[in-house]
Amino acid sequence: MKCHKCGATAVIQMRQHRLQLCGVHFVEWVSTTTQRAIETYQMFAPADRVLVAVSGGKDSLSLWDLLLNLGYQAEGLYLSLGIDEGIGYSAKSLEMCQKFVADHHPAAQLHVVDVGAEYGQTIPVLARTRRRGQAKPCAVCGLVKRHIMNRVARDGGFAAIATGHNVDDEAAVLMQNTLHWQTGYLARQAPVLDERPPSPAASGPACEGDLREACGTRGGLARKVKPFVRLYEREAAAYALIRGLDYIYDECPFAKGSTTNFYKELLNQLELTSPGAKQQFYLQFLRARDAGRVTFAEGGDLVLQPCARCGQPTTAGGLCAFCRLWE
Ligand code: Q46
Ligand code: ZN
Ligand code: ZN
Repeated sequence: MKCHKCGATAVIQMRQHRLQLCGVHFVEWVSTTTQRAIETYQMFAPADRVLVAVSGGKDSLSLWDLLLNLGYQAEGLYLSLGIDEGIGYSAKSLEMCQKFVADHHPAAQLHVVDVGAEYGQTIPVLARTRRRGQAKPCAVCGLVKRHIMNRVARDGGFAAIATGHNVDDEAAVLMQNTLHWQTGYLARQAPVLDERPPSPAASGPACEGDLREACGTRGGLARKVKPFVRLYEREAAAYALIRGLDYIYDECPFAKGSTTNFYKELLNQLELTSPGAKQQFYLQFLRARDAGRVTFAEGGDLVLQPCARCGQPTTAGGLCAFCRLWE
């Protein structure tokens, strides 16, 4: 199998693009594809500071590596969730992020927020005490992660939060939303979620209690971007391998048996017989919706108000869902 660009031995075949490449040309192709996505969707500009949410996995570390190599001012944010489950998941994943910096980008800045140390309870403990009866802590975890990421991005003056979501992730979510006709989600699913500025009333919320340090003084919702939306999961893994990035192979133990993984497997079955099916499904959806050929109702305008405690936007009056968790 030969590289289509230089004739050297190819290390990867991408059937959906009818393309096979050697290591050097594959890294170049990933860079170009990602840069094009950043420009097409106007994610951020070269002068912007970007906060990359890193988990120690292949997608987020590959994204951080690539953005730094492309010359972007990308800083990492790792949230230590306190998940052990007999495999030391959180400890290992933090180690991978620190190793990435030490081995590949010693000048890069990694911000670490330890949820247990900073807020008093780890995610599994918080989920157990707050949502009794639910087997997995994912709902609580998602809520906490969104809140802290937004706080760090707003307080640090970052132009955007970048996540390592790829075609596989987005197509699986799209399939799930389509099968359930979740029109509100279908209206919002996008490679870029625009910033929402703070409402004028958010300028001076009273900070109280133990969460004073979490106060979102800048208010509003940070811009969120997904520069890998045109990359398959296996391509992010191949990139990490070729670049020599160590990453945590284990998924979060609570991800096992998740609905998203189920849809990913279904789409992979489809991809076997129809190369490119995942990509077509997702990208054609974006094209059709953004051109107005299909429309989905958002379910009314979301009115965001500042949380009375932390100042972050919430659709409910009073305390936001994050602050209510700690009540
Ligand atoms: S939500 Fe659930 Fe993830 Fe949190 S508990 Fe693990 S699987 S990390 S993306
Ligand atoms: Zn080549
Ligand atoms: Zn709040």
